[in-house]
Amino acid sequence: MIRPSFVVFAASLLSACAGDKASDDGPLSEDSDPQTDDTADTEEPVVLKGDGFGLYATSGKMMAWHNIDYVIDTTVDISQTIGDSTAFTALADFDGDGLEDLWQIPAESATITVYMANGEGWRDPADFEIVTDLSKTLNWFTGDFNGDALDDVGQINTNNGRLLVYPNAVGYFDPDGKVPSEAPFDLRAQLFTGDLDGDGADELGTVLDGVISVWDMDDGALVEPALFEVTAPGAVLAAVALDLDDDGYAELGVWTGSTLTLYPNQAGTGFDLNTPTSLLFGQSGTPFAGGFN
Ligand SMILES: [Ca+2]
Ligand SMILES: [Ca+2]
Ligand SMILES: [Ca+2]
Ligand SMILES: [Ca+2]
Repeated sequence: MIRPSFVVFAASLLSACAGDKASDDGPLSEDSDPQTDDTADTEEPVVLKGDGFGLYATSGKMMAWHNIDYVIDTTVDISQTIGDSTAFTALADFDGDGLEDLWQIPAESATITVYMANGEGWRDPADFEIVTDLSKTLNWFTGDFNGDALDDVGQINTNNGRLLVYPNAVGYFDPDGKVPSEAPFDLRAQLFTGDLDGDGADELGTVLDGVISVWDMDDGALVEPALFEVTAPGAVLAAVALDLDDDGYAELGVWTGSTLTLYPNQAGTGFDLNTPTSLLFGQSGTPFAGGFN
């Protein structure tokens, strides 16, 4: 189980814990591609539409199913072999355009490779190779934890289970901007993220021993107690958060390995477990959710 060992996390932790890891203070490796300038001033909220679903197979094939009129069509829309199938892989919006870019961090590495989404798939070769001072071989997760529409990256230390979030400063992960949390997480937990309470920023969710928990992340710092805790209604391999109807509250998606079952979000107060929608995809892989087109 998850056993956060603190009660309240003060906003002052940003400064209190800044720069807690020796690092090169120079600019992190940035691609000089002029495309970066296109997104440098992303501040406006993205106009959202219903989220789609994606799977990254062990073969390295990325598949995505679009949301059409708030329904996910189970005919695959994107099928593209890309990246390193052994790497940590996430679909997260690097530039705030509402399309989920493909992030990869190879094993034993702290370099984030980003393949930008173009609405029809992901541009290959990768657009960015971002060298960070992040630790290697940790559990990774991505999500927008400070509500600026740019997805941030976080990791959980495999030695002590502690979280660390690095805000995305428009393609740059500032070592001095790290936000640590003291809560020790069980490293067996499968992680997912999404805006489940409708406040415009993502929460961190975990699946562990058949229990799905959702934790608020206040500018990257985990807040106690858990916002939601649900016993999974049936088998669960992984969970995703997916705003099917675009009302700002992500639905809970339970992935069994071939079927995604969606439970409506009751305006941030919990999930309606009585009216699930099950979708059979007939493919396997690591599940993702978000905007793909
Ligand atoms: Ca994007
Ligand atoms: Ca962010
Ligand atoms: Ca939220
Ligand atoms: Ca919703």
